[in-house]
Amino acid sequence: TVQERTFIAVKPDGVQRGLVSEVISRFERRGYKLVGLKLLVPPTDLVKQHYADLSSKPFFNGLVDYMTNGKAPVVGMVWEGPDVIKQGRAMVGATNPLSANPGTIRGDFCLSVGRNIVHGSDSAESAQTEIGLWFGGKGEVVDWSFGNEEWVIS
Ligand code: YYY
Ligand code: MG
Repeated sequence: TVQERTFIAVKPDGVQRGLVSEVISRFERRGYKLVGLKLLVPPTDLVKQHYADLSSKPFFNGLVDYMTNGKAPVVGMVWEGPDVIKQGRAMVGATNPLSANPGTIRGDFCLSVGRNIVHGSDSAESAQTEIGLWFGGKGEVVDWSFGNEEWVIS
């Protein structure tokens, strides 16, 4: 089985609303493996790099402020497992929560694109870039094995 890794984050609105455990729980119960986890008020530079492809958008400054103003932290995670990049996006749901299906995180918990509570990498390339940005330090992503893996993945 090909093991992928993706970057998932609970954004400040999700932390403020007490949804950290909900997001972790969904990935954990699905069978994905948590290999990186941190809580931080991210530096402005980090968030600007994370959202670099959106730097010309009218909402960019507001987005960076909401992520970095310290009214609540961000919980950053790296999840590992089969097809986790695409499956993670499916579990997160559409960018605009009003277009997100019920059963997805955004479809179940939010209403506004500017307060859509969670982030998920959208491709293998962005997953690699984002994991490097958020978990660049030595030992911040941990290699470990499930003791029950044969009962989850064949
Ligand atoms: O990857 P995803 O989070 O689903 O959407 P992106 O198009 O990468 O935009 C990142 C982030 O920007 C989005 O989650 C909320 C915010 N945003 C916004 O505030 N207004 C928009 N019209 C589009 C995106
Ligand atoms: Mg995106």
